[in-house]
Amino acid sequence: MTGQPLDPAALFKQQAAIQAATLVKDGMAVGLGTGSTATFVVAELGRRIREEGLRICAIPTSDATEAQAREEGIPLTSFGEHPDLDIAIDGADEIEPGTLNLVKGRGGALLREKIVAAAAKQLVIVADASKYVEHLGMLCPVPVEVVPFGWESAATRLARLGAHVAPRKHRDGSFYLTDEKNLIMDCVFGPIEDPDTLSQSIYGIVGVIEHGLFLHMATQTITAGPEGIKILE
Ligand code: ABF
Repeated sequence: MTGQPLDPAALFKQQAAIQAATLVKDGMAVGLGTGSTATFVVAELGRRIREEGLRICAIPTSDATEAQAREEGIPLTSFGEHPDLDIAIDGADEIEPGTLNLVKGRGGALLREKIVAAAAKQLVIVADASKYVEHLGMLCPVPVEVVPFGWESAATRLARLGAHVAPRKHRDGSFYLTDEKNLIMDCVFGPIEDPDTLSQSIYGIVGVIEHGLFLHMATQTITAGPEGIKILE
């Protein structure tokens, strides 16, 4: 993470990430998140391993994070060896400050992110302060991961829940495929008043594998902005 000076938003992400990385202690099994903020966490853990002799093992939430972790010299492990993780640190697209409920998955890694989050005793979210919302759904679509077979049927049922649904595509028009080779439906619901009920309704659609509402999972959020670092738990 050297080279060009960071822009202010990136600096805030880095500040939050470095603060969160202090929660990682010797001997921990750590879930490594995905996205530009999580990238700073991985870089900081790599630095601590090299400069401070920190001893950890980690499970990454995406192929991209796995590649970065290998470059940083972070030892990787598996759920076979560590079915429970001590901590996971990951980014988010939206944070509801009163509940610590989240929208995640804009980066496309929501399935592995949720598996890692569910296995972790602590889920620490790192972000810049622009991610706070009054209600989930205000800034971002809720991504829903579906199997490719019959995706149009799943998309129709998502629309019947009140969403404007768009299959995620690359610029050339081809479908975006997740690391698990599934499709993502980006679902614009607008402000979500009752995320628990919506979550259950989405899970009720056959073909849906996972969605980006991370409810009652985060134990702490660490954000940084012009007013400094803010920790909610
Ligand atoms: C992951 O990366 C996601 O769940 C979320 O979609 C995204 C946040 O990215 P960034 O930190 O780049 O804003 O954590």
